[in-house]
Amino acid sequence: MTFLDCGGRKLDLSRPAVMGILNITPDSFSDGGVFLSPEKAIAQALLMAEEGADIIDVGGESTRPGARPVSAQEEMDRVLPVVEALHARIPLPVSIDTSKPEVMRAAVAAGAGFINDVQALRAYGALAAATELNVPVCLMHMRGEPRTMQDDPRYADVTGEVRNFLKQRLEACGNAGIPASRIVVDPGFGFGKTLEHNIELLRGLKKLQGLGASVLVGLSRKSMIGKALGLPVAQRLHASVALAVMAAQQGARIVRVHDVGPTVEALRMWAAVYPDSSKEQ
Ligand code: 8Y7
Repeated sequence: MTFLDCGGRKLDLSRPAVMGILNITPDSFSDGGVFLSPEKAIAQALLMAEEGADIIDVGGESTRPGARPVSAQEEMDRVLPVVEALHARIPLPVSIDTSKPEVMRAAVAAGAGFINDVQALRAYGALAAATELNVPVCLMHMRGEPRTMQDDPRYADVTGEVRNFLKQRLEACGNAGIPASRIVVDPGFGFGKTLEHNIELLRGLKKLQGLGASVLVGLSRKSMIGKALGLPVAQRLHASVALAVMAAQQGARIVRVHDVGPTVEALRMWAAVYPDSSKEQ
């Protein structure tokens, strides 16, 4: 299958797709507070759509280490006006970045057609909500919880352990009635992983194929770039684009990024060189 049906809107996966990040939070690591007002958030999403984004990921809670947890109500107050406006104003699918079943339900009712859950539907009630809502879901691997996940994470075989986790979550989804064709899996770069773990995961990304689900990655502006190159968040564009291309080369079908225009250009070039990439999956 080369596309995902996101509540009636198609996400074409015959070539690598770009998911534009829209954080409506006061405290996200690279753009916290920038798009907190609905007007600013909507303007940023329209810009990303113009730059060639394939899907917009709307999030109302920061997952960065030490971020303050927000209530479902607060999260909904932030994201719902934006989800509704985007659904009305752009033809792209809108993704809701949340782990809370209440937020999933309300966002899909407001027009969201994709669920991006960094907890892989492990929160109480999330699996049932996602099953009912009948939209594609991204299951992401995270070791531990955001507050403590970077405290000396250890793995014997990081790629194997991440793969096993995702396989188990796929099985849980299958038992609940969500087929693998409606699921996207994500190794969760930076979520309970050192620089070395992240690099090993990227190098071994192809091992996540064969689970029956497409692969999504988030590498944009992440601290692994800061660690590898000694660059602050504002100077991670070029490395982020390079990582997006490497991920595509390793089989990623969706890349979640802040800088849509440059990533779209780079991936179009990649697709021009590898036009038959979709047949390899
Ligand atoms: C990811 C993500 C974040 C990721 C998926 C950031 C919400 C930190 N990272 N979702 N969310 N994958 N699926 O750097 O890697 O944007 S938050």
